[in-house]
Amino acid sequence: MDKKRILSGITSTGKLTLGNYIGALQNFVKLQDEFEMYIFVANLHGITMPIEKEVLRNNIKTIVALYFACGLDPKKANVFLQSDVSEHSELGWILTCNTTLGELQRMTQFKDKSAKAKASNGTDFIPTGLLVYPALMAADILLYDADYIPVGADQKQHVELTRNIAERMNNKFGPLFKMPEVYTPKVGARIMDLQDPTSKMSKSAKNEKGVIFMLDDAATIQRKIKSAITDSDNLVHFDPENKPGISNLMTILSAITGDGLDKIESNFSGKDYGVFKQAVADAVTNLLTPIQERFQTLYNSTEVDNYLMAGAANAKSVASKKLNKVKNLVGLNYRRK
Ligand code: ATP
Ligand code: LTN
Repeated sequence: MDKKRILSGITSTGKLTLGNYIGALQNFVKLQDEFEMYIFVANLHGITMPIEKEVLRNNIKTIVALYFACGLDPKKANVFLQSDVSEHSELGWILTCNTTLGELQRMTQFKDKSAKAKASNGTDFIPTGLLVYPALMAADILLYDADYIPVGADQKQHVELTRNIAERMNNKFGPLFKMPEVYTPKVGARIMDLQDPTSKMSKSAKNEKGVIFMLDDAATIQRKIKSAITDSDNLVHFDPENKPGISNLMTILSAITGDGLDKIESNFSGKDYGVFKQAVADAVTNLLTPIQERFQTLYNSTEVDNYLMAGAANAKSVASKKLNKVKNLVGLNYRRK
């Protein structure tokens, strides 16, 4: 039987965080033995907001090296840059034409990011890309007939919209697209900011103190975790509503070690927050140190460029067939039936 397909990507807007790892990357690596994988750097999504070209280039290079440093195996996974497979943009346009303004305006990410853009530049400068972004994301997914989309909780709404667009196109033009399903981690689908545990840990956060970056050194990780906002109960207990800071640290520890939340509660019963935070900091450091070592070698390796070229060629052969089918059914290829 053919393997089911996995597709996902990470946007090249900044330095990857522990949230990106736990919510997405960790699952990419776990799933590669069982599934046919298409994993890309969403660099077209990465130009949605203005970004300096040198920063963009470096973000792309860093994400690619981190993908492989985390264990993505080029023999098992097709890893590529979104912009190297032009079918993404082409199908993106066709899907944009089949998506309504209302649907796009209802996206939480659009509402949040456009509000932030307005607040930061004080004008109405909101790039159209920010609005139509989910139609491009739908194209990324539907081009490959992907079965599962490993992402964090914040991307669920976009996958839901993708399903709606697919259903609409299938009804209008005949069976074209497979219905993708979102795949989120059981623990860690939404890692929170260490300084504001009611907001998502995000690579574009203003205050870096609350964000663990995958390339932070051990001392920085220890410092950030030790100064994470908690409460004064001194009780390691999972209660996201009343104890968001401690619950977030427990989630991080659980997602990294695989220990259940109950086990963590009992392991730390009667111990104070200092001991608990030290254990979390050690787990994060033990996870990231070997990744960082492999990253150093991969960052400047030309071998990585070969992996990307091979990944893009495989992706393109799948994507071009699909795009051609869509063009036929939509009526764009007038020469063929
Ligand atoms: P930005 O701040 O630019 O929006 P981001 O940090 O939210 O970036 P994305 O590129 O949007 O990162 O996300 C890449 C993947 O990581 C997505 O699957 C997303 O759901 C997941 N992810 C991002 N942040 C978290 C988080 N805090 N917890 C769990 N998953 C996350
Ligand atoms: N929008 C996603 C990145 C992304 C993606 C995709 C994820 C772009 N295209 C297709 C899964 C499938 C984000 O994490 N910001």
